[in-house]
Amino acid sequence: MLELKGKKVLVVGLGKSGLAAALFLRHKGAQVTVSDVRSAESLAKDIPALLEEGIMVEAGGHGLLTFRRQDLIVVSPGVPLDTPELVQVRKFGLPIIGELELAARFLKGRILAITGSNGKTTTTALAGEILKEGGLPTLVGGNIGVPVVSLIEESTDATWSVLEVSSFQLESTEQFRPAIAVILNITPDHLDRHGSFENYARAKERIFAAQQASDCVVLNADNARAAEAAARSVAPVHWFSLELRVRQGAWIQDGYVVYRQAPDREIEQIIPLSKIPLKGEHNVENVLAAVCAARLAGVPAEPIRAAIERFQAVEHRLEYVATVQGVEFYNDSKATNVDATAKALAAFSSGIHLILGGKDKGSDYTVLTQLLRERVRAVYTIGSAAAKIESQLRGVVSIRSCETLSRAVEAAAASAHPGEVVLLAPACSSFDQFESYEHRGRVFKELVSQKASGKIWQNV
Ligand code: UMA
Repeated sequence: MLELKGKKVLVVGLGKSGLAAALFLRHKGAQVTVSDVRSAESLAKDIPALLEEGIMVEAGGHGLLTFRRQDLIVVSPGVPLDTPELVQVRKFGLPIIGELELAARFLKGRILAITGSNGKTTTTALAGEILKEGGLPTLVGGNIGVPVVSLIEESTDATWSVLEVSSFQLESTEQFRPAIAVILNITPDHLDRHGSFENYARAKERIFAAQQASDCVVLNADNARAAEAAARSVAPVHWFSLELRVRQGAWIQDGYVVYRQAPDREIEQIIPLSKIPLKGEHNVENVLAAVCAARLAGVPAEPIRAAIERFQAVEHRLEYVATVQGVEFYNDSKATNVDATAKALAAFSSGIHLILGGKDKGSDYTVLTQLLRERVRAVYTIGSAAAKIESQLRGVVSIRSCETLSRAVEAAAASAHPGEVVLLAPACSSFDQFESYEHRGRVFKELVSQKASGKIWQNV
């Protein structure tokens, strides 16, 4: 186990992960400093608690000297590993780990980890519910919004930690070793951070890099890049598929989700498709993955069925908001890449008014061309990616340049006919106009509820 007592440790980034990591390290007896590019004013709410704990704070930028004085550096997921100060101190051999890796060194029990370009949060939340229903002592955390470090204290040798893990978190792992590692899909995302699709995919594959033959990997047989990862796994691979009958794992047969532990074992019926309460085929994939992982963790079919039947869409993931004058509004603010938007579009057959845009991540929006032609009546662009989206999709679909979300909601609501859908599935991150995708989703829901209550639109 990592010895921290008396060690000088720098935590880079004071968001949720950095705060949790700094407090954990301090309680372990380390001399902790936190460094953040944000100003002292914008960090004001957290600074007093840190100072009280004896944690030093560097605000308003990262100082090379601060970085050099340490024994260990712990980076928040949102801090790129090629940040100049990190590059400098790496040359001196200073150990640099992420918050996930730090947590992995101390977390007790077993880990069920879930990554993928899309569906991570829903699958993590669902798998957590299933394990709890199956009577397993379960903690849920990770990219879903609860730093893994904050689970350590509660964990015991019997715990299953169900963790959503992102490429940002996985990139800096060394000993992170899930008993069950799930890759839902790998499609282009975060290319601005990882530089290329292959680098991004390799970061995702780190989910099983420290596994041994007694562990398990669960992969999507329908997603080419995820399936290809099987070649590099030392642990046995179990599969899930919407299209194929797999050797071992979960698939669809006669209108049921079915599961088979091994090629020579019987096929178990888990749940009829008609009883899955989530919208969209992509959510059936998420269910298949959760079923496969939960059976591998030892949960029997009955509690799996019960937990799925009860499960409601996670906020901001194709979340039904309201029907106003016959028009349905859906909030898929978590659709922060092109593939997620494609999946949201596929959940509706036609009549979609799509709000697209935000901060571009180096995406190719032409990937949406066919779905836009088939199902979308109009696109309403917002944010700094608007010009790129408009130039790539010109001639494909009717496009209205709206700049802000409030104008987009207003324009879409005015154009949509009863029976049609207004969908926020922006294919971009939110940081140009909002604090987070959650903030963007909440603003959207607020605008829709104002519309529902007949209030006048406000500019947000
Ligand atoms: N910062 C620096 N220097 C830098 C970059 C950032 O000091 O070079 C500072 C920022 O000023 C800010 C802090 O770092 O104060 C933010 O750290 P962070 O971006 O790591 O954010 P956290 O609040 O710690 O949240 C992180 C995850 N964020 C990211 O990966 C960007 C959250 O995932 C996660 O829920 C949380 O840890 C708990 O595990 C969010 C996310 O957007 C939902 N994830 C991406 C995604 O899902 O696509 C990967």
